[in-house]
Amino acid sequence: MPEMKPMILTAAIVGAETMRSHNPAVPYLPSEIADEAVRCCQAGASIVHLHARNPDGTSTQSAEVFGEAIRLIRARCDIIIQTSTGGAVGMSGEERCQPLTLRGALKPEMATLSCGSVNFGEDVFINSRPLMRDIAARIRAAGIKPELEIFDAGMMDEAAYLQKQGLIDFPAHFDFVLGVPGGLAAREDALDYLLTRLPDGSTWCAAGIGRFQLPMAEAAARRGGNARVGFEDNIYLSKGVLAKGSWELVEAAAKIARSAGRTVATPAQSREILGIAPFTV
Ligand code: KMH
Ligand code: ZN
Repeated sequence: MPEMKPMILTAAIVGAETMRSHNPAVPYLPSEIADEAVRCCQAGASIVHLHARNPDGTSTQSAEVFGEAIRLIRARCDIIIQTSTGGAVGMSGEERCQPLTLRGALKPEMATLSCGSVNFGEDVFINSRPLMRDIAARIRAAGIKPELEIFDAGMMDEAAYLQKQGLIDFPAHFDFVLGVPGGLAAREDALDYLLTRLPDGSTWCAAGIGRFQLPMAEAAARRGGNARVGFEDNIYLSKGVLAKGSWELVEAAAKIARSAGRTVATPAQSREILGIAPFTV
């Protein structure tokens, strides 16, 4: 069997839905977000998937708040910054895209691009074709690498649609977010189906929701893929045991990677695997 590449671990440390009432260690302020990103980097994460919060914990896509978190993170580590364009359910496209306007030392290296609408618990996370095209065009114009968020199987077809429209390039980097209530289940056969649809040369990551987070990381490790862990998707280290921080979930994922015979990618190795130029201002 060919040797597998180092495993890229993404830390999704903030999210839009997880509150301190769920886990008191959820970071809200930019300084708290930066502290957590640094801890995750030290634990083996090479990408941080960022959302931002107002001081009361409500979700914001404010460029200013994102910019402050990014400034504080980059002063302390070289983790790849991936900003969300999903924000929270109900936000407008304009609102969601604000972090894409950051420039220079604050410019994100990656940004998410959701490839379709999906029931999201009791809500609907809307990504109509016009909205997807608009967000894809903005990511492209900013010169940022997209991560294609796949919440359901048909979103692989929507990604192909965006590629045919000339709005994204293949090969691409995909994130299979599995186990959202309303989306595709966090099952290995679902993951295997998605992998049959992966464009040649693409890279991928699995993000299992809730109790499926670490099992999906293991499934990804065994298949040569990458994994996303952290409070955005899951707050427990094991049944009934709250994680002390997303860093503890990154540590657990790093252990899983090594048990599967993988090394854990450094930020520099992840940039090389993902085709991102070394970060310079
Ligand atoms: N908060 C979810 C509704 C993304 O970051 O791109 C959407 C989300 C996706 O988190
Ligand atoms: Zn997100």
